[in-house]
Amino acid sequence: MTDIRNIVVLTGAGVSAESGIDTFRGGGGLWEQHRVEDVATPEAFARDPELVLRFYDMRRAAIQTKEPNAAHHALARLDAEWEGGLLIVTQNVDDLHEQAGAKRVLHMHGEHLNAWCTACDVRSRWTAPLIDRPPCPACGARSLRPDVVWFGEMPYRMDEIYAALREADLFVSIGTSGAVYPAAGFVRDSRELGARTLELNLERSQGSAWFDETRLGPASELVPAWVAEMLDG
Ligand code: BJW
Repeated sequence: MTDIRNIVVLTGAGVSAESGIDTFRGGGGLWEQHRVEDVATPEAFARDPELVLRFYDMRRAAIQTKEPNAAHHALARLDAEWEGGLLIVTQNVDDLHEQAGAKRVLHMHGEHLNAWCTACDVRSRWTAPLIDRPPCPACGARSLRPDVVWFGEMPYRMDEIYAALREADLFVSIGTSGAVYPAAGFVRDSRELGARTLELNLERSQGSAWFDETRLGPASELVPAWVAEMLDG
């Protein structure tokens, strides 16, 4: 892969599955009989804020007990040692890439450990529950919500993502089902822009046909092997 200089890596829930965080569309994809599509929307929050805040409080508490796995550590190694361009675009709202030490990480669907005040638009680091409607540290309004991107909302930092995709020689998708746009469209965008495309997943995803190559297996094995190929030749 000597012709590769700029890499975009897209990660999804599968990269954190072996750290004990449930994926969205696997066996544990339902929460109290609700599909994620029915809880992760602004409409659900307006209709039943307690239900939605409870869902996120539970997940915010859970992720604080989780640790990065070999896939996160391998990507952190790539970040530290790859001399070309690299952007790790994660759809995940956990902080396991950062815990592993990766720096070039972009959270396109937000972060569990942030709260967003819809009154003053300030984001604050937040590890506690939101169900009791605590005041915003910046303005005092009781208008905090999870700082995550729900269906129908615009994912974060899309300009930066598309700029990186335009420069990429290689696009690598890890542990994502290809069910949710715009991330699901990045493989097609990358191909049209001339990049090589590689998928690492436990099983074939909805987008598999679009990749030049798909490798099947657990992220904790596939990602360290791929990173070693990139760095050690
Ligand atoms: C392993 C593994 C192991 C397991 N090792 N692998 C009709 C057509 C097209 C689009 C739309 C449409 N109708 C509506 C839309 C748009 C909508 C959308 O995509 N809907 C679909 C349901 C069709 N999208 C949006 O609304 C987005 N906004 C938007 O489009 O704005 C307009 C826009 C236009 C143009 C440009 C830009 C913007 C917003 C989407 C927000 C998604 N939010 C969520 C919730 C975040 C907060 C939270 O955590 O609660 O994000 S939904 C959920 O899905 C979460 C995830 O990031 C996202 C993707 O899931 P992911 O990561 O792929 O997980 P899974 O569970 O689906 O898959 C896990 C994978 O891992 C599987 O493949 C396993 O095989 C694998 N795996 N174990 C390796 N050990």
